[in-house]
Amino acid sequence: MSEPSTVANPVLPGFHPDPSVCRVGDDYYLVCSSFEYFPGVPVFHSRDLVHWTQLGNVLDRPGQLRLPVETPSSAGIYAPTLRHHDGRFWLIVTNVSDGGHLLVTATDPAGPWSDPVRLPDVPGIDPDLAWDEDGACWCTYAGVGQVRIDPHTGAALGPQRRLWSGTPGGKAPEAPHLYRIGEYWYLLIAEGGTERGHGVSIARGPAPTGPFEPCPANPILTHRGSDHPIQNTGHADLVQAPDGSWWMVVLGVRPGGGTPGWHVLGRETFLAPVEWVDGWPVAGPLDLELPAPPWPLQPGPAVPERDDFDVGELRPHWISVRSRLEEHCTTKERPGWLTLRARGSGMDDPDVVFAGRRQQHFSCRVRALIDPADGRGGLAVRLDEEHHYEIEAGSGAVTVLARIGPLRTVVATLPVPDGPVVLGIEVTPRVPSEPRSGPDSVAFGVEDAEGAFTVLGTLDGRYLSTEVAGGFTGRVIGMYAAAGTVHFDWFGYQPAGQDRKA
Ligand code: 6LW
Repeated sequence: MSEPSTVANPVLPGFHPDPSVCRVGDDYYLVCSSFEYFPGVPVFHSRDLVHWTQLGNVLDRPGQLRLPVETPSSAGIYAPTLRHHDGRFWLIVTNVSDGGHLLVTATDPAGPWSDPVRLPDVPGIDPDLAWDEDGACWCTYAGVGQVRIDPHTGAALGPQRRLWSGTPGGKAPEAPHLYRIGEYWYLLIAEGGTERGHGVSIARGPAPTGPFEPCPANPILTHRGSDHPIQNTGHADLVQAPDGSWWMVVLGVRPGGGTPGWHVLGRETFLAPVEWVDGWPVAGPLDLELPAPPWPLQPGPAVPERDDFDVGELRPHWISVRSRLEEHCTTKERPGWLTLRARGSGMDDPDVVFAGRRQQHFSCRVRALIDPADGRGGLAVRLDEEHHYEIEAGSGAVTVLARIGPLRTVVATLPVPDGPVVLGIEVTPRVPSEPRSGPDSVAFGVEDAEGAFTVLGTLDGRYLSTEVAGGFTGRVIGMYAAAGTVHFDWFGYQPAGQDRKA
């Protein structure tokens, strides 16, 4: 079979922002931010930069990740940097809800990762790690500032120094990454804010401490002010392939609908080629299709479309809100089923018992067989506590509910016999027919034994977008318990429509 001439971007669709990448031999590793979700910092592996397989999560135990119930949505874990140095992987990240930066190490990126070292002397967010030829470790952070640290203890070994403020008059110089490339040290940053003005800029200097001279072509990558289908492009990291070519991973969003455009899948990870001209990187083009890299593509194992809960452990893409899945979800109580024991009162509650996965496709079809037993629970599409839609079974009825900001409403109710029922969600993008068209529609219903789907309610998806809800995350779809104990026999998530590849 011949290799395709193009590959699809984003390379990591759905809520996968702030990518950081490193290469060891022929293997690439990538991490993303995770905010209020537990476990934190998903870690992926690839051999071709295009196909990424999740190996696990860096912060997967309470000793590494504390997300108190007061942690607002879109707080928690921000912007990791992943590096390989001295035979180990080093990951530095900020928990804005629990003491700031932390640094963990591992010999295998699949884990286990160490207990965290704290860095109380390093301010800000978006920490980066770089080692110079003398072995000194430089931690550079948003702003953009820098302090020399001992990465083993987290202690500062010198003063905080201001390095660069980005383009004069611009906002939010952040997401620094510092690299020694050839004769210069390069300081890559994001600026313009993580919304439509986002961009990537770079400066270079003779030492990791500068002084830094901005690239005359800054921003070296931005889609601001354009009608490009990929917007908010920024927060990048550079990596060199074994053949010497250079690449950038970068976050972007794909807004849908009319004006002003709503993005519903969160900030996603894209790949762009990089060329060097006169000692400066030239990034892009950054498009929905990119020329296939000049090496064999190596797709990893596909994520199964259905979880039957027949094995004890949940796959690493399952996430819960603020606390460990294992605290309130188990496959042991009823073998072959996932049992959720309610703690909070439902999806409005910061303490909700929820097990979900990122929505990664504009078109998708979700089904789950729930036995509400003596409780209440169902399937939800979640942006945060104040923005979610759900279909709930229990007490002899199936109910579709919507929460949009301060408003909560029952959309539809259908009486059903007690016992197991298949609940479903179908998300369908909308072609804008007028300036106010929403990005997609989200339908909720029940499926009968013959597979026929009865829709109980269809809602405009714009209210579950970042432009409405605010924040830094994206949609997560999953199972929840609102009262008592509920059991799920299986959960299926399938790309649909144009997202379903033949
Ligand atoms: C992150 C900042 C940003 O810390 O958004 O897009 C913040 N860039 O660098 C949260 O992801």
